[in-house]
Amino acid sequence: MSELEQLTEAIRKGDRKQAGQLTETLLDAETDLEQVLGAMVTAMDDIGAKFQRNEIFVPEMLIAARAMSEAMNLLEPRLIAAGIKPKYTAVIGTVQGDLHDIGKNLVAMMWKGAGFKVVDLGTNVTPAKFVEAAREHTPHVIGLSALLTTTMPAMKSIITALREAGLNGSKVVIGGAPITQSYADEIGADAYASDAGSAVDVVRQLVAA
Ligand code: B1M
Repeated sequence: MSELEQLTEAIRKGDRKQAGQLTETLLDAETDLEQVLGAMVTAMDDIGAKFQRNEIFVPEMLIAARAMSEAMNLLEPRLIAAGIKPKYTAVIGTVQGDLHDIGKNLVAMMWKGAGFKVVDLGTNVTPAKFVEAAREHTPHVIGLSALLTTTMPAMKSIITALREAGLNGSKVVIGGAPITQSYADEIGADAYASDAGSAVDVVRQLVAA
């Protein structure tokens, strides 16, 4: 198995130490940076697909995402120095009134794993903050997470605020345990994702469209 394949495997297994060591070895050997990134993305794609098929669960996914972060922390300065920037930007947050962030963090990690620049606004994010972030970062995608039935309407307020501000360039993806495709249709969201694995497929489709 090549060192790139070993890196993919280490991230899949969630072995932070090995992922970090292999990344250092690959960087010391001046391996093509995009290939190193590709090895990480492959691992997170596999993890996302397994999660969607219920072959792994939240803890395994978190462990893999942490191993990916370890490797990414080493790779990122090199990518920046080489002028290699993520092609796509996503802004994500949990909507106003809602403090649940475990699912949102998973989605953010998976989007990072898919090679997106992710600006995480945290929890309890007001429509005004989403508008401000959309102006500042001109993201391709804006992700809204809600876990409470009482905070679902905040998603509609955010979409309305973005549209009223003329910020129509970002696609809005929504998700969270009480959210459904029909709710996404009802409030005019561009897409719905049921879990962190499908959230990657959804944003890839949106940016490719
Ligand atoms: Co809260 N809570 N909670 N809670 N909590 C729920 C959501 C609840 C269903 C529990 C219950 O009653 N059975 C219930 C909501 C009921 C309802 O609205 N119908 C509830 C309640 C009522 C409350 C409080 C109001 C309780 C109280 O104080 N009386 C309060 C509200 C606080 C607030 O937000 N203002 C509250 C507080 C909390 C804690 C702070 C204690 C804690 C949150 C800690 C944290 O997030 N840092 C907490 C927790 C942990 C839960 C449960 C137990 C677990 C949620 C979770 O993290 N799941 C939850 C019950 C449950 O779900 N079993 C519950 C794991 C996570 C990986 O899944 O977030 O669904 P999830 O994310 C998934 C998908 O939904 C999707 O991908 C993720 C990964 O697959 N997804 C997206 C999520 N966001 C997405 C965005 C996308 C795409 C996909 O695109 C952008």
